[in-house]
Amino acid sequence: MSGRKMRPVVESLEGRALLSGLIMTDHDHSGMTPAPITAPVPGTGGHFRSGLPFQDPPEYVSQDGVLSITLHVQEEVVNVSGRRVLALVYNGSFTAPTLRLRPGDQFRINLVNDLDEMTNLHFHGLHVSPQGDSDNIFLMIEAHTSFQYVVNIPLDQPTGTYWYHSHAHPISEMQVFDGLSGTIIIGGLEDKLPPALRGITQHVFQFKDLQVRDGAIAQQDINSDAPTNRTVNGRVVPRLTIAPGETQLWHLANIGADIFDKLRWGNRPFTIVAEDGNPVWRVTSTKELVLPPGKRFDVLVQGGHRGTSLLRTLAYNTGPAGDQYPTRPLAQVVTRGPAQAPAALPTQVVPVDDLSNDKIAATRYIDFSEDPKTNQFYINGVQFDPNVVNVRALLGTTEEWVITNSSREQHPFHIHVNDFQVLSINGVPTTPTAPRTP
Ligand SMILES: [Cu+2]
Repeated sequence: MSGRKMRPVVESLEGRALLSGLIMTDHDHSGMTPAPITAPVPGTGGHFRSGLPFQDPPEYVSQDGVLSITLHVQEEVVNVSGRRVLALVYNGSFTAPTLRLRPGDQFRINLVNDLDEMTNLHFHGLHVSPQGDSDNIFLMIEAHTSFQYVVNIPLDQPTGTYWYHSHAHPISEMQVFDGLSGTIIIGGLEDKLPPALRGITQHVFQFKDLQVRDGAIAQQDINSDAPTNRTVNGRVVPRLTIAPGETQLWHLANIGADIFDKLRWGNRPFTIVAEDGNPVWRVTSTKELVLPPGKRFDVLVQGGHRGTSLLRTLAYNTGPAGDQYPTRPLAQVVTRGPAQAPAALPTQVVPVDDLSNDKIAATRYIDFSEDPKTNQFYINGVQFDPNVVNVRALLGTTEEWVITNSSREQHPFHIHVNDFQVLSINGVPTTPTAPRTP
């Protein structure tokens, strides 16, 4: 066991918080640069194969309230859709395992770091302790050491899709880019759906991309605007089947380091039942879903006419100082088999829990900016410093935060271990559908 312990983010862990703790971005771009790879990595090669069967990630499921596992972090040549690539992986697979637990369960994860550099774990979106051996991103698990994480999930943890990833500052972007991210499902969402929809087919979609240079995923000078290879559960345009009229529950997660997805499946709607792990108060349907890095949606979909269609990501531009992503296919959907009568879709999943009527304990102004020349990022004019607590809030209180983006590109943001509810965008009040954690 090892680890450089730094100061805790919040002081107390009881009760419900709207907003508290230290605000930080998940995707720092100040990457430490490892030695350049100058020759092709031995054992790599081949071509990506598309059209392989869609495969859900491997799963670890909690037993009797505990998910007790060992995660080995390794640098290995792995098979990614038929191509041999050097990547950073959990337990030997580019497709990281899905961790399935229920509210009130406990994670016991023995993280064994076989890398020559530090790493750690962050459980993105869970309302859990950010201290000690829990979701503590200030722990650094040094090279060739191990650490036992114990994370207690509260009984009122909203059910839906979350994710875990390396948060080893300042190399987290590089480690996530190289493969160190996976999905978490907090089970029970299906129990909140109409009885006719319980027991339907569910699929997890881990959206990740990789830029391969000389057989390895690019490790330095990451250019998030460069051409990249998009994968779903580690496969390039895998083939998924659905019957005409059949309803499936898809757990969608962008667990890449940098790029945005804008999903569209032909003319078929996505019916959103949870967003960022929060079941919705008001169900909406849309044909296009934007997923910045870290974003999750749980959606119901229904098969249309027989035939083959594409789940695609559409062209997306994050702004003049940002990136432009082209339209790319993500998965092939084959609609076949006996037609089913489409089930009635829900209009509400959980009762309204509106925070906008709460007493406001504090109002804060948070400004995101960047220096486009150096690609350095700032919050209220200062850079992230792990030794500085920028915001102290009392757990269980409700605060109002006004967020501005002074840069010329979009930024997703979230607050570790706490959700928030969007009240207005550019002064226009929003109709909230759920609390959310982008
Ligand atoms: Cu996070």
